[in-house]
Amino acid sequence: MPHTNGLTNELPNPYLKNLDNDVLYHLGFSKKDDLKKLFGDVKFVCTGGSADRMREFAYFIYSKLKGKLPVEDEIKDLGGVGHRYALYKVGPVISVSHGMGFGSIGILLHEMIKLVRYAECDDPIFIRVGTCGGIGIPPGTVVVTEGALNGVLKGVHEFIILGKRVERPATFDQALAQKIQECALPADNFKIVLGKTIGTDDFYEGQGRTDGAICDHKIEEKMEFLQKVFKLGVRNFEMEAPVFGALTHHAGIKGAIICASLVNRLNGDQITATREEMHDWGLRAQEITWRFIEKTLKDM
Ligand code: R2B
Ligand code: URA
Repeated sequence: MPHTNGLTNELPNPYLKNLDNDVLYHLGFSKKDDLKKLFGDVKFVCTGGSADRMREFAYFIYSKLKGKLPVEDEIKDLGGVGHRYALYKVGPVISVSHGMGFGSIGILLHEMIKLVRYAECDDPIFIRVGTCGGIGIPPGTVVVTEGALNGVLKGVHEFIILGKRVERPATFDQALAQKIQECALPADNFKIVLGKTIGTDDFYEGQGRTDGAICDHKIEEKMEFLQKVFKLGVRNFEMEAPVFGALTHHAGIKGAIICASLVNRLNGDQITATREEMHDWGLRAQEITWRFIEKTLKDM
């Protein structure tokens, strides 16, 4: 069925139609569950690395929506049966953890994309609400991804399928990213910037750090690279953006990434912020996500 955004509800996999059932193994659901009843009203799938943070996000959304929209009485971890991801539903919002890195978020996205399609959700938007390492921006800045690059600065994610390298474009909806950035308010004590995001499959050497257990490159080479990518419009490093952009785009789902930066990599590699600072910065990304959700619900 074509949608207003020109995308279709069809999953890009002809074999799924032949399955009697489809087990979403890591989420602990299957197509035989009444997914439409359980999740049919979902409009936003918000995902972040840690289970605790996504639980906190679910309670935050609950505090905002209660009394305004029908929300569940109890916030239960629905991902419990799968034992891999924590998953909460609060009215039209799913809050689900994705773990760290391409592999973990990739599995989650395959199953969440199938879940929202089987549940016949109407134009769901996927948002990664996470943390990142900033480049040339103060810690605590919120970065909205306008495009993702892989570790060799290509705007694709490389999948290895049947022994072959398969590149798929890591595409982000520009209007959506813009709309999120416009959620900034004059009273905010932090900035929201649009920027390119480099997603790597490692936190240390993969992000050019010189403080991993192993390092064969020089600090000067790292600084040269960081300066170069800053000039290309890159504002942050994280570990999921290319596969997030590639899978959501391929499946015809709009996706966005909103990250709080924990460090300015031009000043160093170590994350030295206190727990409180990091928590407060994380809440900024959650607040922007809520503002976007609120605005979108009002426009519906
Ligand atoms: C941000 O933080 C994690 C690494 O510390 C990773 O999941 C990411 O993208
Ligand atoms: N997450 C990353 O991937 N890199 C950082 O520097 C901080 C958080």
